[in-house]
Amino acid sequence: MNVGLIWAQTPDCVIGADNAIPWRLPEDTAHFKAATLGHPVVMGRKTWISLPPRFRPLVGRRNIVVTRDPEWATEGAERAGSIAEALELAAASSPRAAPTGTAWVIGGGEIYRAALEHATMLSVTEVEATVDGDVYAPAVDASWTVSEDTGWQSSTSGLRYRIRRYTR
Ligand code: VY7
Repeated sequence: MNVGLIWAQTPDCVIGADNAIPWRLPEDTAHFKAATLGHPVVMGRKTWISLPPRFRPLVGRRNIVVTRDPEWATEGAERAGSIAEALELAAASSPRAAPTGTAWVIGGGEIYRAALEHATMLSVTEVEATVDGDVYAPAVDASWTVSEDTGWQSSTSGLRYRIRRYTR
């Protein structure tokens, strides 16, 4: 199973503020949905909470939530005690994950940093916004190369953005 991380960030690497994404970019929401649909998604408990209740679990995807709390349980999601456990669950029984499919790690900051060592794919949306944030994207080091790049596009929201895929 391949592991991919998917996030959207500003040029300053901000991905979140007050447990939300501090911009609206419909094109990125569509990209996120298309990329992850049919695949298991792994997220931290805070990211789960950040989803508006009507959108959780994310439909058409196996939702795996990482938390250290052994008592945590909720309708529509599976609990994992660590990233490693979440990836084992994802590999075990999702038709589009095991053995050659992809599990997508969808956030947030702490989970990206812990999952990065397992990943061979990144999908990074850069949003040309200036915002104050409190959660940051993980560092993308020299082990990664850009394999796809949409180039700068104009969103209907007025913001410019580009979507890059990295592989290693
Ligand atoms: C997270 C939402 C947050 C707030 C309101 C609605 C990239 C994104 C994420 C995560 C964008 C979100 C939503 C949007 C997705 C819908 C359900 C409603 C769906 C990420 N590049 N972009 N994100 N939802 N990890 N990476 O907007 O979700 O997929 O069904």
